[in-house]
Amino acid sequence: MNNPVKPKEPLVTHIYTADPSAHVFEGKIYIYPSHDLDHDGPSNDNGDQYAMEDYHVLSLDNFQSPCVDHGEALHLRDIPWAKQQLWAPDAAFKNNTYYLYFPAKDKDDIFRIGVATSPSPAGPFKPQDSYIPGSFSIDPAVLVDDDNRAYVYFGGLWGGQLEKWQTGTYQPDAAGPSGNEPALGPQVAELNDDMLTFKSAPQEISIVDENGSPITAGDEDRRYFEGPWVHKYNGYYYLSYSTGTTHCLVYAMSKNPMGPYEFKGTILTPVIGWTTHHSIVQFEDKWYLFYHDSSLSGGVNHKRSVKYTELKYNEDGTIQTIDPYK
Ligand code: FUB
Repeated sequence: MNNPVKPKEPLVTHIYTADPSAHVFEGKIYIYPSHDLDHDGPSNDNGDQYAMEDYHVLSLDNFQSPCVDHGEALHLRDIPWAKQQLWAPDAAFKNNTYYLYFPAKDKDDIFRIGVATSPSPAGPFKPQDSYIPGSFSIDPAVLVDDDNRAYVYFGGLWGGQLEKWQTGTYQPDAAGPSGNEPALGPQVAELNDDMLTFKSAPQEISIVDENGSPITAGDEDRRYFEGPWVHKYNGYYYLSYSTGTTHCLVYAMSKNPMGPYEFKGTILTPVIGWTTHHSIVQFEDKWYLFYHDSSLSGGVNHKRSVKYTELKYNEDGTIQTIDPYK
């Protein structure tokens, strides 16, 4: 672990890591990944194979330095409301406090979003007694905007249960739209200044094509599946996400953090492994994509490794497509 991490190589190899949310805090790059576990449990479309139980925080002083694993930052046993499956987390800084946002299934097997706090970006993080009231589904990603307002984006289909919340309450048997019906978008909620509660009920983000028509559920190359991330570049908000069944990272742009967002294109073509999940961060004068694949485990879907590579914009603000293996 003493050598610099090369682009498109695993950041660490002593543990499996996935779903990287990268931020620059205190002049360093901090990465908040899921911590994948090796196990012989069931594997299915419900995502039972993603049976993670804790989080480790990683950091890089810069892209010439080795990656540091700061050890266990939060464990399932310490989260009073959570039963299982610590999935993709994110972190934010405000009020002189670091906040870790994470999804987990509650005691009724319903995914909720929790928050834990720390005075240090490396943790350890102390969880709140309960999940964020009104939260549901998975994959929280938080944007603290230039005006200091904070937004949490979240939601995932299938095992992420987003389809089950279309009425505003949990419907265990609800199916999502199909064919030419508008696809479900991710959810967004503005956070109160305490960063622990929603200012108002989450609302769905609309993703439209170049003509302003909603992306449809059958358009699996472009429709939202999971893993939202929002960053800002040249005055535009970029919403990027996984297309799930077609295994790409794609993006859409807007002038408003709550959308609607106009679909633009592909950021990352498919990686080895079923899931693809990412974050985008600026460090000094360059932009970077953090993502994962299952190459280190020889393609085992639930044994993934976090990687990074440089991300480049075209003059018109569109993003150049990256091939993870070239
Ligand atoms: O890591 C578990 C789940 O797999 C995440 O929450 C999804 O985004 C997918 O990467």
